[in-house]
Amino acid sequence: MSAVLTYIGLGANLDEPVLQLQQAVAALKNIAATELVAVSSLYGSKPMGPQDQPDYVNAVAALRTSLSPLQLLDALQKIELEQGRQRKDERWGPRTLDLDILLFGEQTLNSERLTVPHYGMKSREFVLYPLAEIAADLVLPDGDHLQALLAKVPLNGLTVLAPAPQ
Ligand code: ROI
Repeated sequence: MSAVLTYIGLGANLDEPVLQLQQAVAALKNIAATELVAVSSLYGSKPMGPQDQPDYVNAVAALRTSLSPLQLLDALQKIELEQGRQRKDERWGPRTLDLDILLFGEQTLNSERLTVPHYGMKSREFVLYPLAEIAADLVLPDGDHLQALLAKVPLNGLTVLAPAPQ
């Protein structure tokens, strides 16, 4: 089995976001050919993008999977839809659940459906700090060290809201 370690960013700011993330973690455990390795605490964060929307709850999970990147994306989008995600036209609008593939082993991918590493991850405090909680020594495929990125990205009001879902 050629399982790959992949990191998923979780975010929600509608319909009881803490509950959304707890349910999402439970759903991640049920993805075929995939094992949940670690989950960060749940963090409260200021919205990036339009400010006239509620604060977000964010977390990062580590999965070990033998799915392909697109098979994993399918599974994540199914969970988003099951938890009431409405695809809207508005860019960067509020959402009940967002599951982003941040990293997929050492792979870099650029296709219509999927770009990995996630294009925004290196500048987003609500990705980097939760990621550091579960992968402090991580080095990105481009050679950047997570700790060096953290030193450049301020907390911007990020707080720990709740312990990692079990
Ligand atoms: N802002 C925060 N704080 N957390 C998110 O998960 C998040 N997701 C998004 C946009 C709208 C860019 N803003 C966000 O998709």
